[in-house]
Amino acid sequence: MKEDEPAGPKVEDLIAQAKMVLDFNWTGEYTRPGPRLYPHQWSWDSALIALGYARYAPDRAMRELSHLFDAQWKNGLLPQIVFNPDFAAYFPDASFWHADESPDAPTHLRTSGIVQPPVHATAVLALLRNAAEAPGVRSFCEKAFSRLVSWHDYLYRERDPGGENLVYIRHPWESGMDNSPMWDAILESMFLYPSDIPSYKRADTHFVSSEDRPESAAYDRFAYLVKLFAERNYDEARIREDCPFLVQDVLFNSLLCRAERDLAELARTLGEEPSAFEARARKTAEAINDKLWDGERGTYLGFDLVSGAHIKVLAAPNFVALYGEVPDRKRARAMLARLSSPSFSLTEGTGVPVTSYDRLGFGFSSVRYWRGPVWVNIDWFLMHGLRRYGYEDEADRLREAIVRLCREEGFYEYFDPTTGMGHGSDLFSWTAALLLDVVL
Ligand code: 9YW
Repeated sequence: MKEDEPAGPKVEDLIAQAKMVLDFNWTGEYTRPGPRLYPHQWSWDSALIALGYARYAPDRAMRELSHLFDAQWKNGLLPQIVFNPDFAAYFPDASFWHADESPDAPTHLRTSGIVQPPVHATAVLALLRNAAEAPGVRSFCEKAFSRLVSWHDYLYRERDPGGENLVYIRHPWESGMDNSPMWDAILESMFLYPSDIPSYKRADTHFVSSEDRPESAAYDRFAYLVKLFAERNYDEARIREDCPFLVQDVLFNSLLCRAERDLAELARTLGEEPSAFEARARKTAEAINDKLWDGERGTYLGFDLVSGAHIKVLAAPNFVALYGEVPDRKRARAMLARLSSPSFSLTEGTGVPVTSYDRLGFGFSSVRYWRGPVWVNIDWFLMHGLRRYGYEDEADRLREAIVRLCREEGFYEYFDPTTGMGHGSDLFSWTAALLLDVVL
């Protein structure tokens, strides 16, 4: 136990509560991200949840990831959502995606046709590090290894047509932070006629305040993009010909860089050849440094492949490059300075660090999701990233913030940085899992 005992539930009680949240969301096959808002299996949620399970329930971690890997497409695509036919109250449901239009989609279950950030190799490595001796773990990791190789191969083959060593995302949902101001300009530039917008009915605003959720104009564009993919039968070459959303995102590529390094480590442990993964990680880090660094802002910026310009929005996920060990020491220092400034208040200012979006940024909101609130997963990545560069005090500050938010508010999807109050889904699984990861 690494925690001093402040007021509020004792650490043992907090641990018991976090495990209860995961038990409550456990379906027997996978863990729902949140009980009402997110009933199906989400890809990066599952990886983050498995990181928590790896600490105390290796069997659950293996079942969680196996259920996701079982839905992998023939071309290696690891889907954002694996649908549970028992739950209907979610938009878009399986029928809206028409994933079965692709010859690569699985036929024994239904999935969406996009991806989410690649944290899976990181989760499998955590399992091997924390529970190597537990029954079945080594053989699970051996099987998972080939799934992970085909997942990363898919990304480099299908999402990097120019061979830049940077992969693109093609939907805000693929970023894992769909409502971020980073996507505003692209979504604004998508001019739609009413007939372009497929008919749909949102379910999210039944469960949480519409004040916290994306605007309907954003959802129109999310739905439009899904229709575009389905009309092209999920053929990547056809999609990228005229898809209006094609972004080389910093968070996605930084997590891929970390995941490639972790895949290399897995390979070494399992007696496989690591050099190809090490080389890819190195090249991706170089490409992020060469193409995406912005000296003025002291961080990296995503690149919009359609307009051919950087996305000049200061957002915390872009600092996750630290977790991918992308910057050199000098750049890392500049990033720390920006994180410590009033934009994110890591080391000064009032309230809870680190906000998802610049506190001084245009359109900052303390409650609307991905437009300012604090997310435990982003702060967890930053915490590890800062530690990798030796910024122990700052990393400890983030660790304390994660524990304090869960202790004082509960396991919410995200938190208002001005009041600390929880928002979005309650009983949110990755918040509970990452809390367990930092306290166990
Ligand atoms: C959606 C499940 C997902 C997360 C995403 C988050 C949100 C909305 O919820 O997505 O309907 O998919 O932005 O990162 O995986 O927790």
